[in-house]
Amino acid sequence: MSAVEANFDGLVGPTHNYSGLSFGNVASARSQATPSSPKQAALQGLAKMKALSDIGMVQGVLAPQERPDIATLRRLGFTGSDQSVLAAAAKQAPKVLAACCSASSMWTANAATVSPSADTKDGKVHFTPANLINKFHRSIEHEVTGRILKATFADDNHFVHHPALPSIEHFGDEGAANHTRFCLTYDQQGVEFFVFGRYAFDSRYPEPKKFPARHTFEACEAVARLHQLENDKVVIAQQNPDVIDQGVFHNDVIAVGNRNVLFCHEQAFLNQQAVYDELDLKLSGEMRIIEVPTKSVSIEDAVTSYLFNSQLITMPNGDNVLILPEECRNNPRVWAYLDQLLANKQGIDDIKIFDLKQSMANGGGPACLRLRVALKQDELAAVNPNTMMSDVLYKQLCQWVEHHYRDQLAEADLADPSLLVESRTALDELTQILHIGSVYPFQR
Ligand code: SUG
Repeated sequence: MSAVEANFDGLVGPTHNYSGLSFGNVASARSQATPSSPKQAALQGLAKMKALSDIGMVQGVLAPQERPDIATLRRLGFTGSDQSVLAAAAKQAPKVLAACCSASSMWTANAATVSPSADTKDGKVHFTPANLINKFHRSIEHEVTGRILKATFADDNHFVHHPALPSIEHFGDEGAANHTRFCLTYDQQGVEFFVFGRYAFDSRYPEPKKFPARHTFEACEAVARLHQLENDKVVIAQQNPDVIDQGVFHNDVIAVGNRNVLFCHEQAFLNQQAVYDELDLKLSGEMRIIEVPTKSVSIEDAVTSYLFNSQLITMPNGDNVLILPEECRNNPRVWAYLDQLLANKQGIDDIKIFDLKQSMANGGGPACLRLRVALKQDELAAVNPNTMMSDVLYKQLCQWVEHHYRDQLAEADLADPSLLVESRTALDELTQILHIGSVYPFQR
Protein backbone atom coordinates (compact mmCIF):
# COMPACT_ATOMS: atom_id res chain seq x y z
CA MET A 1 0.00 0.00 0.00
CA SER A 2 1.51 3.33 -0.98
CA ALA A 3 -0.23 5.45 1.68
CA VAL A 4 -1.66 4.79 5.11
CA GLU A 5 -3.85 6.56 7.60
CA ALA A 6 -1.84 6.94 10.80
CA ASN A 7 -3.44 7.75 14.14
CA PHE A 8 -1.57 10.02 16.53
CA ASP A 9 -3.11 9.72 19.97
CA GLY A 10 -2.65 12.24 22.73
CA LEU A 11 -0.90 10.91 25.79
CA VAL A 12 -2.92 11.88 28.86
CA GLY A 13 -1.00 14.34 31.02
CA PRO A 14 -0.29 14.00 34.77
CA THR A 15 -2.91 16.61 35.79
CA HIS A 16 -5.95 14.89 34.21
CA ASN A 17 -8.93 16.01 36.28
CA TYR A 18 -12.61 16.85 36.20
CA SER A 19 -13.22 20.58 36.57
CA GLY A 20 -16.45 21.00 34.59
CA LEU A 21 -14.80 23.44 32.21
CA SER A 22 -16.64 22.68 28.99
CA PHE A 23 -20.11 24.23 28.89
CA GLY A 24 -22.10 22.31 26.27
CA ASN A 25 -20.21 19.06 26.90
CA VAL A 26 -22.59 17.16 29.16
CA ALA A 27 -20.04 14.61 30.42
CA SER A 28 -17.67 17.37 31.54
CA ALA A 29 -20.48 19.04 33.51
CA ARG A 30 -21.61 15.73 35.01
CA SER A 31 -18.13 14.76 36.21
CA GLN A 32 -17.26 18.10 37.75
CA ALA A 33 -15.62 17.78 41.17
CA THR A 34 -15.37 13.99 41.07
CA PRO A 35 -11.84 12.65 41.63
CA SER A 36 -9.91 11.48 38.57
CA SER A 37 -7.15 8.95 38.11
CA PRO A 38 -4.42 10.38 35.86
CA LYS A 39 -2.59 7.03 36.00
CA GLN A 40 -5.59 4.99 34.85
CA ALA A 41 -6.43 7.58 32.19
CA ALA A 42 -2.95 7.45 30.69
CA LEU A 43 -2.79 3.64 30.83
CA GLN A 44 -6.25 3.32 29.21
CA GLY A 45 -5.11 5.57 26.36
CA LEU A 46 -1.86 3.69 25.93
CA ALA A 47 -3.72 0.35 25.85
CA LYS A 48 -5.82 1.60 22.93
CA MET A 49 -2.74 2.82 21.07
CA LYS A 50 -0.94 -0.49 21.61
CA ALA A 51 -3.96 -2.55 20.54
CA LEU A 52 -4.27 -0.59 17.28
CA SER A 53 -0.58 -0.90 16.64
CA ASP A 54 -0.78 -4.67 17.33
CA ILE A 55 -3.49 -5.15 14.68
CA GLY A 56 -1.23 -3.55 12.10
CA MET A 57 -2.34 0.09 12.19
CA VAL A 58 0.24 2.87 12.07
CA GLN A 59 0.09 4.48 15.50
CA GLY A 60 1.92 7.48 16.90
CA VAL A 61 1.95 9.38 20.20
CA LEU A 62 1.66 13.11 20.76
CA ALA A 63 3.03 14.49 24.00
CA PRO A 64 0.75 16.32 26.46
CA GLN A 65 1.13 19.98 27.47
CA GLU A 66 2.87 21.54 30.43
CA ARG A 67 0.31 21.88 33.21
CA PRO A 68 -0.10 23.68 35.54
CA ASP A 69 0.49 26.38 32.95
CA ILE A 70 2.50 28.80 35.06
CA ALA A 71 3.36 31.00 32.07
CA THR A 72 -0.35 31.70 31.42
CA LEU A 73 -0.97 32.37 35.11
CA ARG A 74 1.85 34.92 34.99
CA ARG A 75 0.21 36.57 31.96
CA LEU A 76 -2.87 36.89 34.14
CA GLY A 77 -1.00 38.83 36.79
CA PHE A 78 0.20 36.23 39.27
CA THR A 79 3.78 36.92 40.29
CA GLY A 80 6.64 35.66 42.42
CA SER A 81 8.06 32.15 42.50
CA ASP A 82 6.19 29.38 40.70
CA GLN A 83 4.94 28.22 44.12
CA SER A 84 3.62 31.71 44.93
CA VAL A 85 1.89 31.88 41.55
CA LEU A 86 0.13 28.59 42.29
CA ALA A 87 -0.82 29.55 45.83
CA ALA A 88 -2.19 32.97 44.82
CA ALA A 89 -4.15 31.53 41.88
CA ALA A 90 -5.65 28.82 44.12
CA LYS A 91 -6.76 31.45 46.61
CA GLN A 92 -7.94 34.25 44.31
CA ALA A 93 -9.07 32.41 41.17
CA PRO A 94 -9.45 28.65 41.68
CA LYS A 95 -11.43 28.23 38.42
CA VAL A 96 -8.67 29.96 36.45
CA LEU A 97 -6.14 27.68 38.10
CA ALA A 98 -8.25 24.63 37.17
CA ALA A 99 -8.37 25.81 33.57
CA CYS A 100 -4.59 26.22 33.59
CA CYS A 101 -4.26 22.63 34.86
CA SER A 102 -6.52 20.84 32.38
CA ALA A 103 -5.04 17.86 30.56
CA SER A 104 -7.42 18.58 27.66
CA SER A 105 -4.66 18.38 25.03
CA MET A 106 -5.11 14.60 25.27
CA TRP A 107 -8.00 14.98 22.78
CA THR A 108 -5.78 15.38 19.75
CA ALA A 109 -8.75 15.34 17.36
CA ASN A 110 -8.83 18.99 18.44
CA ALA A 111 -5.08 19.53 18.05
CA ALA A 112 -5.17 20.52 14.40
CA THR A 113 -6.67 20.06 10.97
CA VAL A 114 -4.48 17.98 8.68
CA SER A 115 -4.66 17.81 4.90
CA PRO A 116 -2.77 14.98 3.22
CA SER A 117 -0.39 15.75 0.36
CA ALA A 118 -2.69 14.19 -2.27
CA ASP A 119 -5.19 17.01 -1.60
CA THR A 120 -2.90 20.04 -1.46
CA LYS A 121 -1.63 22.11 -4.37
CA ASP A 122 2.03 21.96 -3.30
CA GLY A 123 1.92 18.21 -2.63
CA LYS A 124 2.85 18.58 1.05
CA VAL A 125 1.00 17.57 4.22
CA HIS A 126 -0.48 20.71 5.83
CA PHE A 127 -1.15 21.21 9.55
CA THR A 128 -3.09 24.05 11.20
CA PRO A 129 -3.32 23.84 15.00
CA ALA A 130 -6.84 24.63 16.20
CA ASN A 131 -7.23 27.87 18.17
CA LEU A 132 -9.96 26.27 20.38
CA ILE A 133 -11.02 29.78 21.22
CA ASN A 134 -14.42 28.89 22.66
CA LYS A 135 -12.98 27.48 25.89
CA PHE A 136 -10.27 29.29 27.84
CA HIS A 137 -8.62 26.06 29.05
CA ARG A 138 -8.29 24.89 25.45
CA SER A 139 -7.38 28.24 23.89
CA ILE A 140 -3.99 28.01 25.66
CA GLU A 141 -3.04 24.80 23.84
CA HIS A 142 -2.28 25.79 20.25
CA GLU A 143 1.19 27.27 20.59
CA VAL A 144 2.73 24.24 22.26
CA THR A 145 0.61 21.96 20.06
CA GLY A 146 2.26 23.61 17.06
CA ARG A 147 5.71 22.92 18.54
CA ILE A 148 4.86 19.28 19.26
CA LEU A 149 3.54 18.81 15.72
CA LYS A 150 6.68 20.42 14.27
CA ALA A 151 8.87 18.14 16.39
CA THR A 152 6.89 15.11 15.20
CA PHE A 153 6.57 16.10 11.53
CA ALA A 154 9.79 18.05 11.15
CA ASP A 155 10.88 17.56 7.56
CA ASP A 156 9.90 20.65 5.56
CA ASN A 157 10.28 18.73 2.29
CA HIS A 158 7.04 17.01 3.28
CA PHE A 159 5.30 18.96 6.03
CA VAL A 160 3.94 22.53 6.19
CA HIS A 161 2.95 24.02 9.56
CA HIS A 162 0.63 27.03 9.69
CA PRO A 163 0.00 29.05 12.82
CA ALA A 164 -3.47 28.78 14.37
CA LEU A 165 -6.20 31.06 12.97
CA PRO A 166 -6.67 34.44 14.70
CA SER A 167 -7.76 33.91 18.30
CA ILE A 168 -11.23 35.37 18.09
CA GLU A 169 -14.68 33.75 18.09
CA HIS A 170 -15.22 34.71 14.43
CA PHE A 171 -12.57 32.14 13.51
CA GLY A 172 -13.38 29.57 16.19
CA ASP A 173 -11.63 26.40 15.03
CA GLU A 174 -11.89 23.00 16.74
CA GLY A 175 -9.64 21.16 14.29
CA ALA A 176 -10.13 17.61 13.06
CA ALA A 177 -13.07 16.94 15.39
CA ASN A 178 -15.04 18.80 12.71
CA HIS A 179 -13.10 17.59 9.68
CA THR A 180 -13.20 14.30 7.79
CA ARG A 181 -11.41 13.30 4.65
CA PHE A 182 -13.11 10.97 2.21
CA CYS A 183 -11.17 9.11 -0.47
CA LEU A 184 -11.03 5.84 -2.36
CA THR A 185 -7.46 5.04 -1.39
CA TYR A 186 -5.36 7.17 0.98
CA ASP A 187 -2.84 8.14 -1.72
CA GLN A 188 -5.51 9.51 -4.10
CA GLN A 189 -6.91 13.01 -3.98
CA GLY A 190 -9.87 13.00 -1.61
CA VAL A 191 -12.77 15.20 -0.58
CA GLU A 192 -12.27 17.22 2.58
CA PHE A 193 -15.41 17.65 4.62
CA PHE A 194 -15.54 20.56 7.08
CA VAL A 195 -18.40 20.95 9.55
CA PHE A 196 -19.20 24.14 11.44
CA GLY A 197 -21.73 25.26 14.03
CA ARG A 198 -22.47 28.83 12.97
CA TYR A 199 -21.66 31.67 10.59
CA ALA A 200 -19.70 34.50 12.22
CA PHE A 201 -20.41 37.16 9.60
CA ASP A 202 -23.92 36.25 8.52
CA SER A 203 -26.87 36.29 10.89
CA ARG A 204 -29.41 34.82 8.44
CA TYR A 205 -28.68 31.24 9.43
CA PRO A 206 -29.88 29.27 12.47
CA GLU A 207 -27.69 28.86 15.52
CA PRO A 208 -27.99 26.76 18.67
CA LYS A 209 -29.91 28.50 21.46
CA LYS A 210 -28.56 26.87 24.59
CA PHE A 211 -25.00 25.66 24.05
CA PRO A 212 -22.22 27.35 22.07
CA ALA A 213 -21.40 26.55 18.46
CA ARG A 214 -17.64 26.40 18.80
CA HIS A 215 -16.61 26.30 15.14
CA THR A 216 -17.42 28.82 12.44
CA PHE A 217 -17.97 28.62 8.71
CA GLU A 218 -15.30 31.26 8.25
CA ALA A 219 -12.73 29.10 10.04
CA CYS A 220 -13.50 26.19 7.69
CA GLU A 221 -12.98 28.38 4.64
CA ALA A 222 -9.73 29.81 6.02
CA VAL A 223 -8.22 26.39 6.72
CA ALA A 224 -9.26 25.12 3.27
CA ARG A 225 -7.50 28.17 1.75
CA LEU A 226 -4.36 27.77 3.86
CA HIS A 227 -4.14 24.11 2.92
CA GLN A 228 -4.45 24.95 -0.78
CA LEU A 229 -7.42 22.64 -1.33
CA GLU A 230 -9.37 22.64 -4.58
CA ASN A 231 -12.88 24.07 -4.24
CA ASP A 232 -14.45 21.17 -6.05
CA LYS A 233 -12.87 18.78 -3.55
CA VAL A 234 -14.16 20.58 -0.45
CA VAL A 235 -17.58 20.28 1.20
CA ILE A 236 -18.52 22.62 4.05
CA ALA A 237 -21.66 21.69 5.99
CA GLN A 238 -23.49 23.15 8.95
CA GLN A 239 -24.13 21.01 11.98
CA ASN A 240 -27.75 20.73 13.05
CA PRO A 241 -28.03 23.46 15.76
CA ASP A 242 -30.69 21.45 17.62
CA VAL A 243 -28.26 18.61 18.29
CA ILE A 244 -25.56 21.03 19.51
CA ASP A 245 -28.18 22.05 22.08
CA GLN A 246 -28.47 18.39 23.10
CA GLY A 247 -24.74 18.01 23.77
CA VAL A 248 -23.25 17.36 20.34
CA PHE A 249 -20.47 19.90 20.82
CA HIS A 250 -18.32 18.54 17.97
CA ASN A 251 -19.30 16.82 14.73
CA ASP A 252 -17.32 13.74 15.81
CA VAL A 253 -19.96 13.16 18.49
CA ILE A 254 -22.51 12.45 15.72
CA ALA A 255 -20.57 11.33 12.63
CA VAL A 256 -17.41 9.50 11.65
CA GLY A 257 -15.99 8.75 8.25
CA ASN A 258 -13.17 6.82 6.67
CA ARG A 259 -12.27 6.28 3.01
CA ASN A 260 -15.63 6.51 1.20
CA VAL A 261 -17.86 5.63 4.16
CA LEU A 262 -19.77 8.16 6.28
CA PHE A 263 -21.40 6.71 9.39
CA CYS A 264 -23.70 9.30 10.93
CA HIS A 265 -26.93 10.01 12.72
CA GLU A 266 -29.93 11.13 10.66
CA GLN A 267 -30.01 14.45 12.56
CA ALA A 268 -26.32 15.32 12.18
CA PHE A 269 -26.47 18.13 9.58
CA LEU A 270 -28.70 20.91 8.32
CA ASN A 271 -30.02 20.00 4.85
CA GLN A 272 -28.65 16.51 5.31
CA GLN A 273 -29.61 15.11 1.90
CA ALA A 274 -27.92 18.04 0.13
CA VAL A 275 -24.76 17.33 2.15
CA TYR A 276 -24.80 13.67 1.08
CA ASP A 277 -25.40 14.66 -2.55
CA GLU A 278 -22.51 17.13 -2.62
CA LEU A 279 -20.14 14.63 -1.02
CA ASP A 280 -21.19 11.97 -3.52
CA LEU A 281 -20.82 14.31 -6.47
CA LYS A 282 -17.36 15.43 -5.39
CA LEU A 283 -16.26 11.85 -4.72
CA SER A 284 -17.40 10.85 -8.23
CA GLY A 285 -20.48 8.96 -7.09
CA GLU A 286 -18.54 6.67 -4.74
CA MET A 287 -19.80 7.81 -1.30
CA ARG A 288 -21.41 5.22 0.95
CA ILE A 289 -23.62 6.58 3.70
CA ILE A 290 -24.64 4.56 6.74
CA GLU A 291 -27.32 6.66 8.40
CA VAL A 292 -28.59 5.79 11.86
CA PRO A 293 -32.25 6.67 12.48
CA THR A 294 -33.49 8.35 15.66
CA LYS A 295 -35.90 5.47 16.22
CA SER A 296 -32.89 3.14 16.70
CA VAL A 297 -30.52 5.53 18.48
CA SER A 298 -31.74 8.80 19.99
CA ILE A 299 -29.50 11.86 20.23
CA GLU A 300 -29.32 11.28 23.98
CA ASP A 301 -28.14 7.70 23.41
CA ALA A 302 -25.57 8.93 20.88
CA VAL A 303 -24.27 11.52 23.35
CA THR A 304 -24.06 9.18 26.34
CA SER A 305 -22.71 6.11 24.49
CA TYR A 306 -20.44 7.98 22.02
CA LEU A 307 -21.41 5.51 19.27
CA PHE A 308 -20.26 8.02 16.64
CA ASN A 309 -17.13 9.03 18.51
CA SER A 310 -15.76 5.73 17.31
CA GLN A 311 -12.74 5.33 15.12
CA LEU A 312 -13.69 3.82 11.80
CA ILE A 313 -10.53 2.10 10.65
CA THR A 314 -9.60 -0.05 7.70
CA MET A 315 -7.48 -2.96 8.84
CA PRO A 316 -4.55 -4.17 6.75
CA ASN A 317 -6.82 -7.04 5.51
CA GLY A 318 -9.35 -4.48 4.21
CA ASP A 319 -11.98 -4.96 6.93
CA ASN A 320 -13.70 -1.83 8.24
CA VAL A 321 -13.77 -1.88 12.03
CA LEU A 322 -15.40 0.45 14.55
CA ILE A 323 -13.32 1.17 17.65
CA LEU A 324 -15.90 1.89 20.35
CA PRO A 325 -15.95 2.86 24.01
CA GLU A 326 -17.40 0.39 26.54
CA GLU A 327 -20.33 2.77 27.08
CA CYS A 328 -21.79 1.47 23.77
CA ARG A 329 -22.04 -2.04 25.19
CA ASN A 330 -23.74 -0.67 28.30
CA ASN A 331 -26.54 0.96 26.29
CA PRO A 332 -29.05 -1.72 25.19
CA ARG A 333 -30.39 0.30 22.24
CA VAL A 334 -26.95 1.12 20.89
CA TRP A 335 -25.81 -2.44 21.42
CA ALA A 336 -28.87 -3.80 19.56
CA TYR A 337 -28.20 -1.35 16.73
CA LEU A 338 -24.59 -2.51 16.47
CA ASP A 339 -25.73 -6.11 16.35
CA GLN A 340 -28.01 -5.29 13.46
CA LEU A 341 -25.31 -3.20 11.71
CA LEU A 342 -22.89 -6.13 11.70
CA ALA A 343 -25.59 -8.60 10.64
CA ASN A 344 -26.67 -6.41 7.71
CA LYS A 345 -23.12 -6.22 6.33
CA GLN A 346 -23.57 -2.59 5.33
CA GLY A 347 -19.87 -1.86 5.10
CA ILE A 348 -18.74 -2.28 8.70
CA ASP A 349 -17.26 -5.71 9.34
CA ASP A 350 -16.38 -5.75 13.00
CA ILE A 351 -16.24 -3.78 16.25
CA LYS A 352 -13.66 -3.57 19.04
CA ILE A 353 -14.48 -2.21 22.48
CA PHE A 354 -12.15 -0.26 24.76
CA ASP A 355 -12.31 0.92 28.35
CA LEU A 356 -11.68 4.66 28.15
CA LYS A 357 -13.80 5.66 31.14
CA GLN A 358 -11.37 8.26 32.45
CA SER A 359 -11.43 10.21 29.19
CA MET A 360 -15.12 9.53 28.53
CA ALA A 361 -16.05 11.17 31.82
CA ASN A 362 -14.78 14.42 30.33
CA GLY A 363 -16.52 13.86 26.98
CA GLY A 364 -13.58 12.33 25.14
CA GLY A 365 -14.09 9.01 23.33
CA PRO A 366 -11.86 6.94 21.04
CA ALA A 367 -12.09 9.42 18.15
CA CYS A 368 -11.36 12.46 20.34
CA LEU A 369 -8.14 10.88 21.46
CA ARG A 370 -6.63 10.65 17.99
CA LEU A 371 -5.44 12.88 15.17
CA ARG A 372 -5.50 11.23 11.78
CA VAL A 373 -2.67 11.84 9.35
CA ALA A 374 -2.77 10.13 5.96
CA LEU A 375 0.83 9.62 4.87
CA LYS A 376 2.56 8.33 1.78
CA GLN A 377 5.46 5.97 2.48
CA ASP A 378 8.19 8.61 2.06
CA GLU A 379 6.26 10.96 4.37
CA LEU A 380 5.84 8.21 6.95
CA ALA A 381 9.57 7.59 6.78
CA ALA A 382 10.12 11.28 7.57
CA VAL A 383 8.06 11.23 10.80
CA ASN A 384 10.03 11.35 14.07
CA PRO A 385 10.48 7.57 14.59
CA ASN A 386 10.64 7.92 18.38
CA THR A 387 6.97 8.92 18.47
CA MET A 388 5.77 5.75 16.74
CA MET A 389 4.16 3.06 18.91
CA SER A 390 6.11 -0.18 19.33
CA ASP A 391 6.53 -2.88 21.99
CA VAL A 392 9.54 -1.00 23.35
CA LEU A 393 7.87 2.43 23.42
CA TYR A 394 4.71 1.00 24.97
CA LYS A 395 6.68 -0.60 27.78
CA GLN A 396 8.73 2.53 28.30
CA LEU A 397 5.65 4.80 28.44
CA CYS A 398 3.74 2.49 30.79
CA GLN A 399 6.71 2.46 33.16
CA TRP A 400 7.00 6.22 32.86
CA VAL A 401 3.29 6.62 33.78
CA GLU A 402 3.54 4.15 36.67
CA HIS A 403 6.51 6.04 38.00
CA HIS A 404 5.32 9.64 37.68
CA TYR A 405 1.50 9.71 37.72
CA ARG A 406 -0.81 9.90 40.69
CA ASP A 407 -3.51 7.30 41.26
CA GLN A 408 -6.00 9.96 42.21
CA LEU A 409 -6.40 13.68 41.77
CA ALA A 410 -9.07 16.03 43.11
CA GLU A 411 -9.54 19.70 42.23
CA ALA A 412 -7.96 20.77 45.53
CA ASP A 413 -4.74 18.94 44.60
CA LEU A 414 -4.17 21.21 41.60
CA ALA A 415 -2.61 23.82 43.88
CA ASP A 416 -0.16 21.33 45.38
CA PRO A 417 3.33 22.58 44.51
CA SER A 418 4.61 19.00 44.38
CA LEU A 419 2.19 18.28 41.50
CA LEU A 420 3.98 20.99 39.51
CA VAL A 421 7.37 19.43 40.24
CA GLU A 422 6.10 15.93 39.45
CA SER A 423 4.58 17.08 36.14
CA ARG A 424 7.68 18.92 35.01
CA THR A 425 9.94 16.03 35.96
CA ALA A 426 7.72 13.63 34.02
CA LEU A 427 7.45 15.86 30.95
CA ASP A 428 11.17 16.57 30.86
CA GLU A 429 11.80 12.83 30.77
CA LEU A 430 9.09 12.36 28.13
CA THR A 431 10.68 14.85 25.73
CA GLN A 432 13.80 12.70 25.93
CA ILE A 433 11.89 9.44 25.35
CA LEU A 434 10.10 10.91 22.32
CA HIS A 435 13.08 13.02 21.13
CA ILE A 436 10.93 16.09 20.61
CA GLY A 437 13.31 18.67 22.05
CA SER A 438 12.47 21.46 24.47
CA VAL A 439 8.84 22.10 23.55
CA TYR A 440 7.67 23.24 26.98
CA PRO A 441 7.91 26.76 28.40
CA PHE A 442 9.68 25.48 31.57
CA GLN A 443 12.43 24.01 29.37
CA ARG A 444 13.11 27.27 27.54
O1 SUG B 1 -13.21 20.21 24.51
N1 SUG B 1 -13.42 18.19 27.38
C1 SUG B 1 -13.10 18.31 25.97
C2 SUG B 1 -13.49 17.06 25.22
C3 SUG B 1 -13.01 17.09 23.81
C4 SUG B 1 -13.56 15.98 22.99
N2 SUG B 1 -13.04 16.03 21.68
C5 SUG B 1 -13.70 15.70 20.56
N3 SUG B 1 -15.01 15.54 20.54
N4 SUG B 1 -13.03 15.60 19.49
C6 SUG B 1 -13.80 19.54 25.36
O2 SUG B 1 -14.96 19.76 25.71
C7 SUG B 1 -13.36 18.85 29.73
C8 SUG B 1 -12.36 19.37 30.72
C9 SUG B 1 -12.93 19.52 32.10
O3 SUG B 1 -14.12 19.81 32.25
O4 SUG B 1 -12.15 19.33 33.07
C10 SUG B 1 -12.91 19.04 28.27
O5 SUG B 1 -12.16 19.93 27.97
